Amino acid sequence: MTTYITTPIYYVNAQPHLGHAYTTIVADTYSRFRRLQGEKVRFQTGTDEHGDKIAEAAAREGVSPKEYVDRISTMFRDTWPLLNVAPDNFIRTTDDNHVATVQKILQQVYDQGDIYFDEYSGLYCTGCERFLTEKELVQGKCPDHQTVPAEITEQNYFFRMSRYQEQLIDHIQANPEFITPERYRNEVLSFLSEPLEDLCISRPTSRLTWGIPLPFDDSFVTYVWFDALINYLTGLGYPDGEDFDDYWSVAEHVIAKDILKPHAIYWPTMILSMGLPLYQKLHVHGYWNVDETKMSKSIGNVVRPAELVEEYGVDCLRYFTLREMSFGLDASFSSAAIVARKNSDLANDLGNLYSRSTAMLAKYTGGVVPDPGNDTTDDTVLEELAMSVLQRYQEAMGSFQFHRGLQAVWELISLANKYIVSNEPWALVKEVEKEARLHAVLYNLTEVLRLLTLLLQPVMPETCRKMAFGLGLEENSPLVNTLTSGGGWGLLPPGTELRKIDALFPRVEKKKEQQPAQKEAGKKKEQTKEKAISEEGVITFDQFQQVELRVAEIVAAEAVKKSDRLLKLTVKAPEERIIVAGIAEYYRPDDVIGMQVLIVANLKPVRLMGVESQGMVLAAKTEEEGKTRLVLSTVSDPVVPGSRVA
Ligand code: ME8
Repeated sequence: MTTYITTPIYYVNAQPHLGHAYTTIVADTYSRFRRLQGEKVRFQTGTDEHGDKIAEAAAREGVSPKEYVDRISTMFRDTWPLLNVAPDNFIRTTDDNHVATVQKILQQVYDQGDIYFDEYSGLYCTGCERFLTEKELVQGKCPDHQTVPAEITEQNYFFRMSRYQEQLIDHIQANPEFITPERYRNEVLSFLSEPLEDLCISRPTSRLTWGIPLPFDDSFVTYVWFDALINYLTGLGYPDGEDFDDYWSVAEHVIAKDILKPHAIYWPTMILSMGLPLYQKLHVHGYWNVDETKMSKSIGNVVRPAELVEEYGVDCLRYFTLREMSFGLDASFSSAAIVARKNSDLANDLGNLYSRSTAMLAKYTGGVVPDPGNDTTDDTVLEELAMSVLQRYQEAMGSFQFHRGLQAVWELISLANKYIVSNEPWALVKEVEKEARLHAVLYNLTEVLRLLTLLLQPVMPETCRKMAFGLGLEENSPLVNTLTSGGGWGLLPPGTELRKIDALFPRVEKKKEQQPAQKEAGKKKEQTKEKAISEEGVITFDQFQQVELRVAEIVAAEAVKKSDRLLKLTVKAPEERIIVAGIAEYYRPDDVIGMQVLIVANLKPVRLMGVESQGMVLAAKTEEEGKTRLVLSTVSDPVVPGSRVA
């Protein structure tokens, strides 16, 4: 089996930020996952270097476009190794072979009558690099860039996109997996329900020279999308590259929703015109937001991936982005969210499981993996869960549900941590006749660690290299590198000698203590604030605004162990989080699943009966016949999970 996965080629008018990093981490993780499944993989990314925006950015800096694109393209190229992203090909639209491919395709499409010359007036958005329709504007502005598009009338070349409209609709309808998640497929079908206009593909050289000259009229250069989208073919050596057919027949593209139309409409119609088979899949994700707003250079709220790597480590960043965002929906970035994931999922759950298990092995068997023997009381549960996780993980990762794949892996981590507590190896070691049982328990724990090393490798390659080393395995051992050789139970050979490694994920401690004077001043300020609230009994609008109220949809619920009062709720708001609510006396878990409730989303996380609660659910407290009752607050109509309550 073969995989060809691509990211968008990024504009070099800005430096890489978390949004670019996310798409590229997704494609990298997916390609590592397919390799783990034994596939032949090609992963391509690159930079998009022609067009108005780039020429303008270069002019602003007073350098030539070429000098400018060389510099920023290098920044992208240099960012990827920092994120352990390893593309097989990094393409630039200024590469000679790309220019030649674009010209060849233009000539071909022109010769068969799909490109014509015409005059056109329209509303052009420089941010989108395309003409917008009246319908797309919101209050006269481009909704993505918040700018009023310019009215432009000029003679240009057009691609007969409309000719392929019906064929494209048929294809999308016949292939539900062509565009996913489904909401984006629906969006495209809805757009296609109106007549499609033809696509303007050129610019007169009097207005723009920083483009690829049309082979049939050198007073025009090609217009951004006809240049950029073709990168997916150039990278495979179209038309007669050695592996072209192999890879093109399985092509999958990853993008965010900002460039859905070019990828779901322009690109397939171009491919149809070329007479090639369509790509297989378009995977569309949402935006990383900061304070509700899409992260973007023009808004000035960008988060730099290199800084996050410096602060939290590369694998923490990779894990956080893949776990926090439900692919397809928007997600919010905050330092608090990344610290919470690092401390809870990585340091507490995974890190502790690894260090506790290996420390016990060091102490009880001299660091040698013992023979599990035949004593398997209680162990089938662990083995069965491991095998079920293995299957669910593969389904989820293969369908871009990375957060679900990771949730499944964390079920295994959590069960293994409980397995330690319920088997008490520290007690078994004290009784000679329990030695066989002790060995079985320790063996099973190392086997879980091996499986984790295998499954987490696409997401956290560096950590998994350390774990493999610690487990006494070669870096390229099939037991931790292929699902075909390693995806079973009981494969780690007894007698393997563990090696000592440092803690996998040191916890992020709170920021340094403030200086005493600062602390005092801060305290006073707090006191006056509190006083203002309590004496008057009112709060200001600003104070109210500090409370982030949101609508959350409950997707799972279970009782918290050893508590009659608490339910552990998994909610979408819009990212998934856990909230512990004191409602167990009034609601059963099944009653609340699917409910949309109001939550306080920015409360400092607290641990309740060992479970970290990230927020609070609001409920009315009423007295009825002398009894208190809690009634959950809801919304009167369903809304998008995560909507702010204002
Ligand atoms: O559109 N959240 O380039 P671009 C998530 N050159 N992803 C984000 C994001 C955010 N806030 N911001 C950017 C272009 N991205 C064209 C593409 S392809 C033939 C040509 C990511 O630099 C996401 O992948 O504006 C998005 O689709 C892409 O960067 C846009 O990159």
